[in-house]
Amino acid sequence: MASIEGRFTEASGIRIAIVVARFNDLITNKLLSGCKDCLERHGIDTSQDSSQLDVVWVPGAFELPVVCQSLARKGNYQVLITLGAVIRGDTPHFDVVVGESSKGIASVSRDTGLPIIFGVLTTDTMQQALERAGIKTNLGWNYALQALEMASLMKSLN
Ligand code: INI
Repeated sequence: MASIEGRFTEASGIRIAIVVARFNDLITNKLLSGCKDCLERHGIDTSQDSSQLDVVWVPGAFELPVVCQSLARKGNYQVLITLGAVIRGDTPHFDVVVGESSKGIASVSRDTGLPIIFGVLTTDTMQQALERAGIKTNLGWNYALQALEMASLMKSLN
């Protein structure tokens, strides 16, 4: 029986892109900080001139899939992380933005075979989003861990 799982300690040689939505950037900037902090503590160079990490900004969560598709096709990265925040209270078309964003990201990931971490917070209120972006916990940290795990797992499988 093979038991195969990703590790969190294989920073060397990994290239990661984080695609961040500018909409609700009070939240997404906090997620980005948590994400970079975790990557750095796991050995990824997160400096300005890093060759291991690129950060790409898009207007909103709706635009995440098409940019992920473009980055995935370049073949330069082992994993992508998406970061966004869609808040129901302020968004009459919440379901449209969340649905297109999540389905689009899943479809790009399956079509290209590249793991893409779904780091789009979907909350009822800004308060809930703040709690998940640093006041209680920073889910950006978790998304970074999941990215490291998936990059490592895919390397084992390929
Ligand atoms: N984009 C978000 O990332 N979060 C939101 O809460 C949001 N709201 O509220 O509408 C949002 N809208 C913008 C959307 O993602 C696109 O950028 C825009 O429609 C242009 O295509």
